[in-house]
Formats: sequence, C-alpha cells, structure tokens
Amino acid sequence: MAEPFYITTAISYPNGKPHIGHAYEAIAADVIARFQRQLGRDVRFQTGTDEHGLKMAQKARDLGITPKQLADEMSQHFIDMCDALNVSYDVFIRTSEPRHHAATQELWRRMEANGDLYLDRYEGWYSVRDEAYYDASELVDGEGGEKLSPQGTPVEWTVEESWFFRLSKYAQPLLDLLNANPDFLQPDSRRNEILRFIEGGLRDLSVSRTSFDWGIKVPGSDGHVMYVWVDALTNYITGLGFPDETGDYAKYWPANLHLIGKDIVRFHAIYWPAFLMSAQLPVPQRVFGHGFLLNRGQKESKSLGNVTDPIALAEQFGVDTLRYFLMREVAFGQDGSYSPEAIVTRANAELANSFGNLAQRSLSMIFKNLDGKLSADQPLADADRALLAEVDAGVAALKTAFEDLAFSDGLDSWMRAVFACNQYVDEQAPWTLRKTDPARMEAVLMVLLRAVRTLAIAVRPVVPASADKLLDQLGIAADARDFAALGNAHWFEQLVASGFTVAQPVGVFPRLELPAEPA
Ligand code: ME8
Repeated sequence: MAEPFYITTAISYPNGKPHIGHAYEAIAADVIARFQRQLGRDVRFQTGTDEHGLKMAQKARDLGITPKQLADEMSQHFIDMCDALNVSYDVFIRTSEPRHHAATQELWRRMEANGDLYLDRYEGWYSVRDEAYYDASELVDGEGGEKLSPQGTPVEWTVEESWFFRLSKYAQPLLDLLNANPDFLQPDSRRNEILRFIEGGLRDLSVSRTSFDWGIKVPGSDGHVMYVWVDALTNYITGLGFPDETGDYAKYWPANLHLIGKDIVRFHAIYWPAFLMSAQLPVPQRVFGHGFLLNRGQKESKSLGNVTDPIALAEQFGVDTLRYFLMREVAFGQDGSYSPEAIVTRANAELANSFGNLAQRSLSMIFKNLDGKLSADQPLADADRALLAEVDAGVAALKTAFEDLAFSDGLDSWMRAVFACNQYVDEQAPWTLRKTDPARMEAVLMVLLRAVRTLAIAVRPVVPASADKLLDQLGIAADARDFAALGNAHWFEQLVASGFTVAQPVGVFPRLELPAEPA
C-alpha cells in the first residue's frame, strides 16, 4: 500500500480577494503534493478558508452584509484561484461548515476534560488584523505614538469574560517536542525564534470571546464563541472526518506537513500542538514557515495601489510560467520579490530558450530527418552515456532538494542538466551528421529524446500542464510519468516497439514579451 502523505496550506481569511501571497502558498503546496504523488505516495492535500472572527465580522459590517454572505462570496474567489493555478487540492474546507463546528466543539470538550480550560477575565491587547493577543512587552510604538503589534498592526485594549486555556502548562512539553524533533519546525531561523519565545515563559491563552457572536459556540457556555484560532487550527482534522477517528483520520493524521507563512508560525508551533496534546491527539510531523512575497521589494497594500490579482498574473504570463518563476526565483523559507521583468527574464532564459528550445529542436529533427520514427538499434557512444548520466544525476539532485523543500536548488540542478543537453546538441551537431554519418545522427537524436523525457518528468510537479503536453508529444503514457517510470530500463525499447512516431512538434514554452508600460 502506498504510504500516506498529508499536506495542508493555511486557510485564508476570505475578508477580501486572494492576493499573490495566497497564490504563492497554494502553488508551493501543490508542487509538494504533485511531487509526493510522483514519488508514489498516497497524497491528501487540503486548503480552504478561515471564516469566523472579528476581522470577518467587522469587514461584513462595513460592507453592510452578513459575515456569512461575505464568506460565501469571497471563499469562491479562493476556490477559483486554486482552479486557475492548477492547484490539485483534495479537500477545500470552509470553517462555517457544520462538520467543522462539530469537530471543533469536540476538541474543546477534550481539552476541558483534560482540565485545561477555566473561566476568568481577559484584560489586554488584541489585534483584529492579526486575530492575535499580545503581551504589552511585545508592542512597538507607531509613528504617531500609538501602540502597534510586532507585525505593525493596530491593537485595542480588550476587557471581557473569557475562557482560558492552560498554555503555561505546555511550555515544557513544547520545548521537549521541539528539541527532540529538529524537523518539527523549519526553517531553523523560525525554530530558534519560537524556542526563545517559549523559553521566555508562556501565559495562559484567552480562547473565547463574548463581545460578538460570529464564531463557534463554546459547548455549555452561553454567550461565548471560541477564539478564531482555536477553530481555524482544527480545520486540519475536520477535513479528515474528526471526531470519527477511523477512516481518513486514521490514515492521514498526524499531518506530514503544515505549510504556512512566517507570520503565523506561533499559532502552528505553539498553540496547535498544545491544543492537540491537551486533547491527547498526536501532533503534526512538520510545520514549515515560508517567507513573504513582495512586489518589487514592497509589501502589497491597497494604499500603495500595488495589489496584484494572481489570476490576472497567471493569465498574463501563463500558469506554468508563474509557478516555475515562484519556485525558482525565491529560496524557499526566505522572502522574495517579483516583477513582470523578473518573470519574463527567468521564463525566457530557462523555459523558452533552454528547456523549450531543447525539446523543440530535438523533436523537430526527429520529425524532419527521421520521419518521426524512433529506433533503439544505435550503439551509445561515451559522450551519450556521459550525458544521460549527467541528466540522471541532475534529476536525483532535484529529488533530494524537493524532499527538503529546497525548490530553487532543485530547479537549479535540473537547469544545469538542461544546459548540458544543449551543449551536447551543439557539440554533436546532428545537422552536420545528417550528411556525414546518418546512423550517428539517429543515435544522437534518440539520446536527446531520452534526456528530454527524463527532464520533463522531473519538472512536472512544477509545470504540470506544459510537461504533460510535451510528454504527450513523446508518446509517454499518462501512467508512466512518475519517478518509478524513470527506473524502467526498458521503456525506450517498449516505446519503439509500440510503433510510436514523433509528429511535427508544438512548442510548449512560448517566448514572452515584456508588457508595454501604460502610457
Ligand atoms: O493567516 N507572501 O490567513 P491569511 C507569502 N486565516 N505568504 C503570505 C503573504 C505574502 N505576502 N501574505 C500572507 C491567516 N501570506 C489565517 C490562517 S491557518 C489555521 C489560519 C500567507 O489569509 C500567510 O502567512 O492572512 C498564511 O500562511 C496564508 O498566506 C493565509 O494568510
């Protein structure tokens, strides 16, 4: 049986349309999901929207609609974004669904049964934008002398009756968890930050609100709705059928990977494992906090007028181009920047001029000079064996890097193998061999076809539609495009025996032009 692999993204606040950061996270998670499927794992991939809380309630009030109306309208944009970007999620969860209310109330009951919830009064700072409580010592001064959260968002003084979770009790168990499992939280910079934070001591956490009602009701406590993060984090097990602990839950929990952004690491690496420990459920295996994506080095914001619609960006440059750019340009875990120029430069240099050109000229020479016919009769020369070994090594390096979520490094190794192939074409000059040594030309073209197949399969998690379009032209069956297929030593003889012929090739990576500056 295939080994299960459960990956989740953060669930997004649908208080507005998706932005490029949402697209970045969804694409990265999709690349991981597709990569793991290609490795033969039984992947479950969940994403969704986080619909409760004050932020949603206030936004709906401003718009004169109900929070549920706002959530219904906006969550559809997140579904549309995933579909437009070819994000292959299995479950799209919305926290307003009844099954999620049931799952969260059950988690609450278990924490209560463990003696970890008590009623008291909360007096302190709250940021609606972050949906987070802050200690006075964490606040910073704004330009006008006002208090701001460490993320730079406004905070308000809040006093209300509240249920508390005994987070303080979990400081040592959390330190033990982090110390015993260096992989639990990555990258290391975030892990160190969280370790220091816990070592500073944890205060009990306010986990219910009484001043509004857009949330999940606290069982047996009229007037209290749960703090939105209790409900939000629980989505990861709701989607597996919790509280039913058989079926998908038994198969996929604990998650292999929660992929989230750097601003919400505290919730995932402290609150979530503490809630789970309290409910006596297993904690996730790994949390990865990726960096932020900036627009020409700046944060996108309405006031700067630089907010980009990721669907429009994908339409402008192509879905696979955008996916490739994001995974290649930014060292995963660090912040990165994008601009139309950077996308066009990268796509033209690597996809159009290097890999696309390699595939196009190899197939077109097979089509023109050999009538598209393949042959497995030619002996391999040393140069051929060396090239194929170099391609295999590049792909092996990509696999290792992708396992470590080092996408940019993996694609760098892949690109080096592509360069080696283009250099081989130039050195072998099959267009000259055509006259001088047709048998050798045929051998060279067959080597190229083999290399192109290997490279297309390897890069498929990143550019799925383009890679498939290319593999179709190579006659590779849809069920022979995984990493196991690369281990089949006889695939080429089998393809030749099938009588497949190469048709006039169709380019899959167009050369892009920079959009004209608006007048
Ligand atoms: O935080 N670049 O939702 P959200 C990269 N509902 N990633 C970014 C980004 C950027 N510029 N801006 C945001 C929430 N993100 C909660 C999560 S999970 C149980 C609840 C990332 O809509 C952000 O870090 O504000 C988060 O991982 C995701 O987008 C959703 O952010």
